[in-house]
Amino acid sequence: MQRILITSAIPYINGIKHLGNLVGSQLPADLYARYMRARGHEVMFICGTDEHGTPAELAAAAAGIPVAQYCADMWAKQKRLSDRFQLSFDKFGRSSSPQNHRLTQYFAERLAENGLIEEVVESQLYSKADGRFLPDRYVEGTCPDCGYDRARGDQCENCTRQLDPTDLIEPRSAISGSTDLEIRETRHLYLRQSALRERLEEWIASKDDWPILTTSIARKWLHDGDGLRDRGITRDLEWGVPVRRGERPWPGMEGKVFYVWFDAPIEYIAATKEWADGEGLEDAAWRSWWRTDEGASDVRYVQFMGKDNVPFHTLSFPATIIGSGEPWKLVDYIKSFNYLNYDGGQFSTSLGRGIFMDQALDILPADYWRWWLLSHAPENSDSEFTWENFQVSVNKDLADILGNFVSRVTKFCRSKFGEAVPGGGEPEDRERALIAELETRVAAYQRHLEAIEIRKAANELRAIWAGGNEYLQDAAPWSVFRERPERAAAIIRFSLNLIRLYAVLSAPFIPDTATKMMKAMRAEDGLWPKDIAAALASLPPGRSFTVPDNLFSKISDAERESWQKRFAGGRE
Ligand code: B3M
Ligand code: ZN
Repeated sequence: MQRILITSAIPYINGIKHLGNLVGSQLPADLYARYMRARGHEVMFICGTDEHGTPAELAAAAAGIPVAQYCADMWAKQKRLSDRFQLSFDKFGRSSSPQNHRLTQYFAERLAENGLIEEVVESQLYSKADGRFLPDRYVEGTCPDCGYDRARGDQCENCTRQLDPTDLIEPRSAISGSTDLEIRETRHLYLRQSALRERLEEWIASKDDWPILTTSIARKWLHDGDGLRDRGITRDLEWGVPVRRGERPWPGMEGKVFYVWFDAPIEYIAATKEWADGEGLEDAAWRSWWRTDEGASDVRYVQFMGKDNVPFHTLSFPATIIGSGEPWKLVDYIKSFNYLNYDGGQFSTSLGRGIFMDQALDILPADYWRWWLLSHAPENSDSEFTWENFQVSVNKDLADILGNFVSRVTKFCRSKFGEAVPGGGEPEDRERALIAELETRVAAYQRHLEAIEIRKAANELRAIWAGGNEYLQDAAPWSVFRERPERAAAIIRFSLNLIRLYAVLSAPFIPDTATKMMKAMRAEDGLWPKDIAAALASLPPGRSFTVPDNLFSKISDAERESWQKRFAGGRE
């Protein structure tokens, strides 16, 4: 048994997330967490909302409510949606929590003690029209690197480069659109990342098993993207973690807050404390996941995120951790994702383009989306959601292959033998052949899940389902029933056991359906199969079952067209 710490990038608080966000971190992280738990490992799975900085302030202003209220409401909404998508977080925290305030201030103090913080009088964009400084996302303009013309002051979404507002070409205010900007001086804390270059380089170089997408971005910004230049970690904003040196005030920094990207990753740790506090546990409970001197040396830490988050997790956050000089846990493996596009363009929160988590659940249950998204995860390149493709996947994989198998087997059994596992007959060559095939396939499935190769795992699972259908077609209990009822009973008994096995194997992808299948089989034991032959003999003759309601409905052409239309206009 291993201890596995899993974090998903914490989504910005500014609105309900779209399916591209979901498949870029939280959903694959959930797949992995569920799989690892099913294998008997001890898992701590952490997510939460990223509530500070310009995204929150801008969204609250647009909604016309105080930012604290906005965040509280939106956290509850996001939490509810993540529950409905069956995201099995141990804690869905808030980066605005008191725990995160204290921990962020604590890290700043450690960094300062280690000589890694510098006070710098810097030039910031000031908007006369808006009467304020314009940090981060308060500015938009053209990326100096790739020319993308909607780059934000903190990062270019297109090429992932981390930016400062003054890097932008033709900057404009995101509040008023004003280009009447001037440069004014303001005092800020800088993290001397450059002093940590060697240690970060060494650390990243040692990660030769990371996915190419992760290391290519990390190395790009480490070597030629000045990703390690010293960077401001404070801002002239109202909403955020007040700049303090641990428990004490920080002279000269009154009224300023830490930069959102400084406190957000620290929330992974703070959320684990939020979990412990919520459970009434001692500090040792969360520290054993995070402090290598307090039990975390045997923890494997895996992070999930979209590619635009990689620089912050391979450079900035490790700089905070390493720079603290304390034995906090560094990430062991970073699984990152490309973008999911929507019907010939990009998903976009600001334009309301695509399908958002609440809308998705309005039209279909979570498992339909989980299956499509995971089986099309943008791992090696960007991938695209189209309604046609979604319809085909749901109708073929879920309805025709899995759903149909369950329905045929249970209905046939009910009509010929009643609602209990029939006795009689013995496994023959056909069953032995399927067991052998399943042994190979399940081993491959496990390998892919362990390696977090999500599409490969989905393909293998689909093949595992399809194997059952082919077997049933071939063994044809309906034709042998009249002449050899015992043989038909053996086939059906084996098939009912397949349903149970499929439920266990499929649960990480489609947990609600898996639960329905388990309940229908009255199977309490959802243990991962050690031995396929034994697993396929676990429902004994005489065990009663129920015929489940249709597991998946097919998507008709009319439905597909109406949804396509409904989502074409963007979100109101
Ligand atoms: N909130 C960006 C995002 O939602 C950011 C991730 C923070 S992870 C510490 O994509
Ligand atoms: Zn760019």
